[in-house]
Amino acid sequence: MNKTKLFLLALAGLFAVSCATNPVDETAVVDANAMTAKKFVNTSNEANEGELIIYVDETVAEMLTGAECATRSGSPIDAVVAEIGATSIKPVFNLNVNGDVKRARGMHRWFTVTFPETVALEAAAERLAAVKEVSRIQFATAIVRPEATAVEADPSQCAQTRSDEMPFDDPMLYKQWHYRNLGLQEIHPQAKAGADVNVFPAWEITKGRNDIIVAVVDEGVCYEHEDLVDNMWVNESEANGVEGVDDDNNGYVDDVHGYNFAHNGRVSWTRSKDSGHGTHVAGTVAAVNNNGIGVSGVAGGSGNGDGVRIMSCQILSGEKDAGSGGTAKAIEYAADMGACILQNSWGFGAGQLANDSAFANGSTSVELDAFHYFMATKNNPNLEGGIVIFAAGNDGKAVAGYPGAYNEIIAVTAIGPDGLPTYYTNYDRGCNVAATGGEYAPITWAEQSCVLSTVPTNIAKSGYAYMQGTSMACPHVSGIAALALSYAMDNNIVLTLPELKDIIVSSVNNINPYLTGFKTKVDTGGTLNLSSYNNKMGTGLIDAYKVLMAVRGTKCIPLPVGEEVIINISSYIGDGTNDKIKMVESEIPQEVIDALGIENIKWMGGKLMLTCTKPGSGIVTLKYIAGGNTKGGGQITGGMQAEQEFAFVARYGVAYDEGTLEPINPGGWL
Ligand SMILES: [Ca+2]
Ligand SMILES: [Ca+2]
Ligand SMILES: [Ca+2]
Repeated sequence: MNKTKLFLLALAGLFAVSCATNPVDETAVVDANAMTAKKFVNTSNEANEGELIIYVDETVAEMLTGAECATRSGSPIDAVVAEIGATSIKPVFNLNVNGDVKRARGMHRWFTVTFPETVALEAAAERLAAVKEVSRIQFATAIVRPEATAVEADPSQCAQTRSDEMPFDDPMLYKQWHYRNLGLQEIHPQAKAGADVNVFPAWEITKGRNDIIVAVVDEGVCYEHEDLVDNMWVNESEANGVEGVDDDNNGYVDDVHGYNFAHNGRVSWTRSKDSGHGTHVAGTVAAVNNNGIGVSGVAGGSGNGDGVRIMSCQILSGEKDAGSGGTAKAIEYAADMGACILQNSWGFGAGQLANDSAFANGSTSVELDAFHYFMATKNNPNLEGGIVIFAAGNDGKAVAGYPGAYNEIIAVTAIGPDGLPTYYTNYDRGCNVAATGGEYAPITWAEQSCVLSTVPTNIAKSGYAYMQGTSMACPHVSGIAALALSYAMDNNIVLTLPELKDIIVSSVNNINPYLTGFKTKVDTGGTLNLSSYNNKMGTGLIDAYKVLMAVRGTKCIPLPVGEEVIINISSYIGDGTNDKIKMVESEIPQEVIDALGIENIKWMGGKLMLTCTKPGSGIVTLKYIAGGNTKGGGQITGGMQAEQEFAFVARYGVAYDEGTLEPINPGGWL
């Protein structure tokens, strides 16, 4: 086994943020009385020096905000501020934008206190905690990031060699098994057809909209990338403004495609330690579709300028990170500048925070206030709020990392091309839904079974690379959320935030029947006991087409290709077994017959029999008799005729012959 690779792989994927509230380290926090100890949101573990975040009483907040020089505000904290030699006290949040709403939420009471790094951090915190009007103190926890490994994809080797029809002309789309998995051995020896997010049929209905903005909270997104540039969000007043000037007066200079909250400046991706992670995530959400180059993105549009827009909220930059305050600002920025989906492939290590209460610090931390503000902000006319989506983390533990594990946030676990849990994914507590995160092939370490997306050319010369992780699974869900919203907008459907969350976690395919026995762990060669993942990967594997049908309010009927299927409508209506619900002959639209290659349609005993000869999808209205036609006294008493709309979804089964494109051993898709 290649040891170097093993080391990198073990670390690849997710950015772990070091613990914000580890069990209290007695040496880290100077002995404090019970009152002041209660004020600490977290410990000084992994904290940035020279910086503290404080939450102050209303009156002090007004004095600090109104004072010409906040370090001499006339407030009760002036004396301490002088003692620790503070150079500035600034509001964490930007009260120039949407200030009234933020004040009503108490966000104006958070301040960042900056002082020389020579001042002992814990001592400074203790001094501030002793001030009555300071109610909370948060250390600016540094984001510790392990290396993420990008393995270059060679476009010439990714050119399509088979004749199967692709929905877009992006040459590398056919290598993106995570969108449509045919179960090819060339991808993975145990590849399973249908172990994907089923986005192909979804694209027949919607491909995205350019008035939906997805904020990528991550490393900087390479906004010049050939396959991303057309789907980048653009702050027009900065794009047409003056360099070095905050043209839109939002507090950030030259934030054309977002902002670098770690270095306080332009979005960047070429510093030492930058890994291409943010650009990879962005490509999965919305690489430009059908532009004849590179890859496709889940909500990347049709090639006509209709892809969803990516906003880069950069919290990792070279060796620097934005800390707690900077991360909170990045989330606030996303809300203030129009994003309605917050894509987060970062998080604290699994188990470092015990539960929701520890994350929320009983009531709040500066990040949680920012998340709540994002969730409460309506930036899209068809969504009442903003949705927050997180990677579950790569610790291989039976608990998601925070913030993803938090009950108001969707945490995404990762499966491989074999349809099984990956060796690295977190699972069980706090995990909500699974998506394709990829996994190196066992023994050979072949990378084609990882997720293929965009990276900056300083990371991989071609601009395209494979990566694995829950980091890679997460943007599939963010992209699908964007497709759901596109479809809602196209059809004048307004979704509440609980409705969209319900649609995402309930529109899934069941992977539990596969979770028996063992699989080999790629990293150690040990075994993964699959039964320990049963019912613990969230609700199931997300299905983009089912998501759209849920937005529409239409149930899906799965139809394995190449198999004669008997459709019994009572499986979908009533208690699932009612034999008084019988179908009557209904019209199957010709376009659906053509799309799925339907043959041998037969109506028998209130059931429909048919065979689909190719994958596809279509909407049909099925008529049925409810309550049954009952004979009595020589007359028939009629049951009531009713009808319901269903979606037929035909897919390939377990495996697929590479030469003939014929399905072999069909029926594996559940
Ligand atoms: Ca600006
Ligand atoms: Ca400018
Ligand atoms: Ca493309």
